[in-house]
Amino acid sequence: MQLPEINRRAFIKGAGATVAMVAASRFLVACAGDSTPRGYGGEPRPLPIPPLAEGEREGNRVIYRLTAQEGQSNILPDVTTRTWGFNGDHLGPTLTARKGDEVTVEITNGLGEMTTIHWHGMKLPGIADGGPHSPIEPGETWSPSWTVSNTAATLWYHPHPHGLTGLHAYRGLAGAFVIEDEVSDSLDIPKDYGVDDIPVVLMDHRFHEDGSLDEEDLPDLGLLGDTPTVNGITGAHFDATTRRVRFRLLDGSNMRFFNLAFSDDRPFQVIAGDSGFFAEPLERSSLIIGPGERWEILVDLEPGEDVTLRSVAFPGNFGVPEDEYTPDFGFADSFDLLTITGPAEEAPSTPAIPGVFDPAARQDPDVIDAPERTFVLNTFSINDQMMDMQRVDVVIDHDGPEIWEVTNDNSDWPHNFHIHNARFKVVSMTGTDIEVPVDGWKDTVGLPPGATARLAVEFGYHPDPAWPYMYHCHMLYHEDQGMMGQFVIVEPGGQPADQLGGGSHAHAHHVG
Ligand SMILES: [Cu+2]
Repeated sequence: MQLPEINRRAFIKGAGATVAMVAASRFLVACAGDSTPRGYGGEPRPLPIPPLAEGEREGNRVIYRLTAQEGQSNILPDVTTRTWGFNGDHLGPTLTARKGDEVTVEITNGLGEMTTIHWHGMKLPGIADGGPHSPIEPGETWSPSWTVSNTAATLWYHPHPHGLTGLHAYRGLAGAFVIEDEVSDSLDIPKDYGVDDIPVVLMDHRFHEDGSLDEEDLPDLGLLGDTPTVNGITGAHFDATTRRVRFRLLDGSNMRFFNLAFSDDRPFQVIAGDSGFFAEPLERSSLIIGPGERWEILVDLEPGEDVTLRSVAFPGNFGVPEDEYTPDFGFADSFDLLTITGPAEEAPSTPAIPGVFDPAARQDPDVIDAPERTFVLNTFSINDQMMDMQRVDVVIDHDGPEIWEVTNDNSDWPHNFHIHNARFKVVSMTGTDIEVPVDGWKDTVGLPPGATARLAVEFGYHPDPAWPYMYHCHMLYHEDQGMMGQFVIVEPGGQPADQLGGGSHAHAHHVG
């Protein structure tokens, strides 16, 4: 039997006594026989597959309906936990659309409090982006529309209310948003959703003894969990029916980085990053993913074999000092995520993995003479400022790429920098010895302490002076504490509007 809980190596570290004590008490509880929290072990359960929402389609116009609602689910076996979900008890359906589709999503807030829904990785007008300026009050429906211009990729959606993004995502408001196009159509790779094309939503949680979610922010660590989950449960098991499986990996956690590897260190092919396919597949045996990021991988399975997707200790602790003064972000943890059994002997053999995926992904943005901006991240601030909903930090008044140079100025904290309405190539990563995977088009990049990433950023061009986009750390405790800024995209020579956003009643309407 595989225990899903995290095997923590040591609990004498942490920024303050509180962290150490909380961690120590969890460790003791988990090891204390009769008082072991219910459901931390248990038999493996089938990996839940989020339902596929294809929407109501007429030609290339497609409408999805989502309701954010309260529910109850069994994150732990035989334990009921109050959770939030879209159109269900926990998490949300996988939306799927094609490049060129005119998408409308009608989102009804069935919760008792305001939230917003953001389309992470999507290029779209600011008014549809779902950031903190687009509140949906309880009982209201918000209906953004846009034309999908992204290429095939695994994007996702989650709340973005200022100061509450972490809590709302932690309770379960998250889902994948899969984009397909002519390139993905043409590739001979697994694409049968739920059969050999599998979303893998990684999160982590903490629980009270009664099974409810522990929603207390730990000092420095926010809602870092001690119990990993895949698609909403612990101890998930996947019975493969094919010899090759495509996993769409999404780190939907608040604060946890995972260093993914298989239990036998088998190699696998990484075929796509946050914002789409690589030009060529990349063979690896481990892969770092941080909050907000996605990778797609192909893994080959022999009939009947057992293998486990794990998270293992990070080389060099991701550059974070291992001393008693530094918070324990979990980089030394190792734990099982998903047990997998290979297919039956009769499963057909697999074709060769394509040598080329998206040749266009070789092309980098032309950044000769592109404007350059610098962003220095330190604790909860960017360029010495914390988020202000009324302040525009960056004005982009052209349709073209920019160089954003982003530095993690903390010596002992990681950050994970994300830009809305954009994709970027990481031109260079300096100031760190840590090897961070930065291949392909991305929208979120991990920054070990001291690291500087030069990003060649390509934005969606939908000039609108009143509707800002966010850039922020995707470690959600950092974001919620203020590590976020706003940019607007305007016509050449344009200025941001005096009044940002439209207020809840301008763009959401009451139903019923
Ligand atoms: Cu951060």
